[in-house]
Amino acid sequence: MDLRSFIHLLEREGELVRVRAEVDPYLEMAEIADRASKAHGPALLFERPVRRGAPGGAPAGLGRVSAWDAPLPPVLMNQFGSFRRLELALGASLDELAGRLAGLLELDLPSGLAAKVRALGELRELASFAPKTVKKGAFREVVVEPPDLTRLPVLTTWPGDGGPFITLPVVVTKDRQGRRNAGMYRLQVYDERTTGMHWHVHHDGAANFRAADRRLEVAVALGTDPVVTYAATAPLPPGISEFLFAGLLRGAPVELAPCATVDLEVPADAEIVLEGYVEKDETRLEGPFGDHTGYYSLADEYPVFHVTAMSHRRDPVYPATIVGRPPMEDAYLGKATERLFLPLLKLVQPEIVDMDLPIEGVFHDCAIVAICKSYPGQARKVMSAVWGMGQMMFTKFVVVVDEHVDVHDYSEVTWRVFNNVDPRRDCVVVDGPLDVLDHSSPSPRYGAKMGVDATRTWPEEGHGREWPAELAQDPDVVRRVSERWAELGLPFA
Ligand SMILES: [Mn+2]
Repeated sequence: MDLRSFIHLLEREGELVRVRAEVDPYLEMAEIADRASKAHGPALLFERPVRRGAPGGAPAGLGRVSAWDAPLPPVLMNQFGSFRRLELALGASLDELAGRLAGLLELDLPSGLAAKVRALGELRELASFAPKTVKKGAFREVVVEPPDLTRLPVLTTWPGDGGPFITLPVVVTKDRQGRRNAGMYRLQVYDERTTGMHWHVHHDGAANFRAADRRLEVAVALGTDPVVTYAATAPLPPGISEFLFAGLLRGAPVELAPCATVDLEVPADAEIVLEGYVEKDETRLEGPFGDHTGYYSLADEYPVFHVTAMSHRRDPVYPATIVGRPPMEDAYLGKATERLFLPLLKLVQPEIVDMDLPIEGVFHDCAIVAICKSYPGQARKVMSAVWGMGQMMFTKFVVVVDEHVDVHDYSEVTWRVFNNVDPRRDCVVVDGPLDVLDHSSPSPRYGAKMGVDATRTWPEEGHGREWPAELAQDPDVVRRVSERWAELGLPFA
């Protein structure tokens, strides 16, 4: 599926509204998309983006109307902004996909010959989802010579932003072994041919850049199969291909096509492709940017992306998102990650029963984990595991509850925490890496994290007195009252 067939699918399903009025990519589109998000509204296709000239502080060259006289391409927003659209984008329900991934992880230790053969079959099936390379991508239909980013309706989303930002890019790089990585790092547009490259120090793209000699080639695909866009946001371990992951989810390989000027491949059906490089020892002030925390992330020095080639499909569609105070569109992408990565987490930490990442915790700030506790101190062991697990290392608050607690029911979780926790005994504070976007820590990227053990405390954990039983009515009484309910004539069910 490419982006335009996804747009048609959304339209057939009543999940898309076409906005035919002129709308300015400077703040107006963001305000409309924000209202759509908060109202659980549809995806939006802005068919007539028109720059009216950005008042107040847009960088030179981008506030003005493009020198190019053709109209700006339409802008797709809020494509992932509901569970229904997320499932349309991924092609199946999250439970179904999580089950499929869990099935793949069960390739463990086959003993008999038959089991070995079956495992080989499953591995072959896995290989069949690996990306395929085709000769020429549809994105080469129109070559923009010289490259000119002002031809794109790049949005400025919040008034204090340092400029316009490309917000849904699939940024492709290779490591020294030639393995491809796809990540989503916002790109602040500085002028016709230059953007910022906001990869955090912990991201795979940044690792590839550190390992490169002088410059690192970069390709940016805009407007891909939504499953590829999602995969670029997923916290896959380094070296695991996002395109393979997308193929697994889609049940069909991603088709890649070579770029024209760099040694990289991008999804062949991408709407728009930028090619270029990032050079060592060159940084530029990036930001501020109205971020998914609901605050501006502060301006800082980041590498610079030089765009040396630009091409697009005929009649391209430009994809964008707005982030801000949750819930926003990215909440659904985060929930997809919560569900799809749970089987992986359980593989390494089998006592984990379920996990919830509250949307208000913006995914790196809070995890609620239910565990099946079978030895003292196990909640603390799980906290350490979470802090040692890929991008979960950033989790500022880890709350651990017993297995029977519904982690998605925040009323139940807060009831357990407020009642079960002795703060001195059951809370741990550790120091370690934090997400770049955390603004509360005294210094960037490093600070304190807290674990809260809200499980029933055992005597071995320093609870010297009896732990009370939970209230539950006598089942005979419950049955008797139910049987006589009609007779009681009460006005509530
Ligand atoms: Mn990666």
